[in-house]
Amino acid sequence: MPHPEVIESPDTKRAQRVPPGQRLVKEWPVLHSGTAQRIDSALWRLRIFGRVEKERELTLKEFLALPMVGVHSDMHCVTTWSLLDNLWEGVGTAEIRRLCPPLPSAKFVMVHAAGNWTTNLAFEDFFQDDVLLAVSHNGRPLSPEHGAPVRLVVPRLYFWKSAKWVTALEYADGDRPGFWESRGYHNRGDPWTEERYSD
Ligand SMILES: Nc1nc2c(c(=O)[nH]1)N[C@H]1C(S)=C(S)[C@@H](COP(=O)(O)O)O[C@H]1N2
Ligand SMILES: [Mo]
Repeated sequence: MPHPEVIESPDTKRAQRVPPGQRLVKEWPVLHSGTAQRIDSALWRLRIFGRVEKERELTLKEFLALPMVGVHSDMHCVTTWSLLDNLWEGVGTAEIRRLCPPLPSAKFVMVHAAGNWTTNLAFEDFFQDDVLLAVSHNGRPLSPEHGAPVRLVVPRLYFWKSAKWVTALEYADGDRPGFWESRGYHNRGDPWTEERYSD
């Protein structure tokens, strides 16, 4: 891969980088509900559908031909571990929006992952310039357990919003809860105000 521009996620510039109630880890944990997905790269597709002018479906080859960005960010899991200084490479959501623009009335995205897992985001969070569909971490391709071939990374929210094994983006006019959001997790998940659970 050529060396893409690296975007600094703004939280990496905070004097205090660890949000309240979090503790630092040195090794990157593996966490998901159910079993890890093993995706055949030749069969993988990214589908963009819902409130769009025209649906798109990309093969991995087509996806990897899009302009890439780098993002330097921290990672905060709601189960209280944080891992600082991650370097991601992939396709920014701004590029995805250019490729397949949502209709003007659309304001939310449902991110679909293999194995029937979903997470919901408002456009204000999804289209930040540090949000990307990542294919590598710290210079190495993502491993299957960390979401290969393509995972979402939303640096400013708890890491459950960062869907592994992404298969589709569904744009919608209205919000709807994803997998964890309909099981008691907060709808948004800002780690700085501890938006952990909804009650
Ligand atoms: N598809 C899918 N993505 C997921 C999850 C999941 O269960 N399924 N769990 C989330 C949670 S709670 C966390 S903390 C991160 C963990 O990512 P990691 O295993 O790469 O550390 O993945 C997120 N993305
Ligand atoms: Mo998590």
